[in-house]
Amino acid sequence: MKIRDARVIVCSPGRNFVTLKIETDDGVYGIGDATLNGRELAVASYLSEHVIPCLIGRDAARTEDIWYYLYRGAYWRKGPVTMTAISAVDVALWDIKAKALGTPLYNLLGGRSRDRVMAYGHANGRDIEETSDAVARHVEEGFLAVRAQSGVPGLPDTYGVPHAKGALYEPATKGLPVEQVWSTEKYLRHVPKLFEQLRIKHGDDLHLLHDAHHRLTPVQAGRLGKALEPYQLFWLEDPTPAELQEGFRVIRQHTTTPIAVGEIFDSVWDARLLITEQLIDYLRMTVLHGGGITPMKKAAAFAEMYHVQMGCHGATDLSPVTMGAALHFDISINNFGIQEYMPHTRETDEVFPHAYTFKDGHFDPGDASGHGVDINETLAAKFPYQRAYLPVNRKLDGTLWNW
Ligand code: EZ4
Ligand code: CO
Repeated sequence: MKIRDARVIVCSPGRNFVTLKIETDDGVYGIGDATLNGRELAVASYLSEHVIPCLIGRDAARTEDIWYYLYRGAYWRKGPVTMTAISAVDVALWDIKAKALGTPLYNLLGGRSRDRVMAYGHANGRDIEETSDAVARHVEEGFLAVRAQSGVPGLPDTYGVPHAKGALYEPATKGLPVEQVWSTEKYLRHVPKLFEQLRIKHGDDLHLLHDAHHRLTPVQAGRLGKALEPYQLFWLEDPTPAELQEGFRVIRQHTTTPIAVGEIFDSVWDARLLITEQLIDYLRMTVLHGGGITPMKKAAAFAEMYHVQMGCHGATDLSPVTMGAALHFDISINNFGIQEYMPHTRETDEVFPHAYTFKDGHFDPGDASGHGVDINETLAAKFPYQRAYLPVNRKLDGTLWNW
């Protein structure tokens, strides 16, 4: 089963996606997601110029060998552009392998370890009341877990909270990056009030999550975790940037609120200290930015030894291809925690027909062969790339701030 051809498809059915399609000489093809929010065309070019020419003629079944060929063979290790490109190849090859064997991908990863995959939804509001209403809508839909974000009084914008009431938020804005104002002090005063109200209104059983989007220093994060302890969060996400892994020691010294991090990690090396010192509870790396199924199986096994569970990133900038592959991964590993879920636009769901289904707060990956997600190339061609970026944050005095 040799790789005959591969091509990159860039489309924007509501937001930008980069997709890799690999075809074999016996007619089986596989799909991989190569989307890197705000740097999409860099990965597209990396694949077309540097990766695809090396793939033609290789045995598509050799996922482990091809992974190392692309990782070590590049000489330059890691980095989000490289790892996203490698991931697209790896996921497409696992898709081919499972399709060729006529079985769902999860069967090659150990089979189903659970009946269904618990997901958390996003409840966003411009103030506490709106966020609480959004939480209520999720509970009515059957969610057992909800991430809650709210606008902060005194700040004109808050990342993750759309301007229009009830609108879904999209983690990129068309055109060049917009700049938002940030105040840690205002934020730290506000968040405990939000969760106090959510517990009063929605009770103790609901899993509540919160994302600090890397905006705090370690001691500020420790303080927030401590202030949130009475409300028993499922997790506090990205409390501080993780380039400084030792920073998480400070957080752990101050709070027992569970900590999740890793949506921007591209390798388990980014989490080595976090895992071995048990500084985190959930690793959020995905099959997309974490380099594919091949390294994620190893990362999960390593994390398992230290009681760290997996809680994969699942924002809209990860295409349905990633969601499909992630669900096969989630259902197969023992140390699965939770899967993030932000619904895609109708156009995106139409461009990427998929076997996975969602009901009562849980996903099922479906029983189609492979990862169960395809791309309708004719439809994709109707949605050309549109420049869009994540926002940049500045403190009230104009200082560019962490995020
Ligand atoms: O900001 O996916 O948990 N989810 C998130 C997302 C990220 C975007 C970045 O591309 O933090 O909204
Ligand atoms: Co996040």
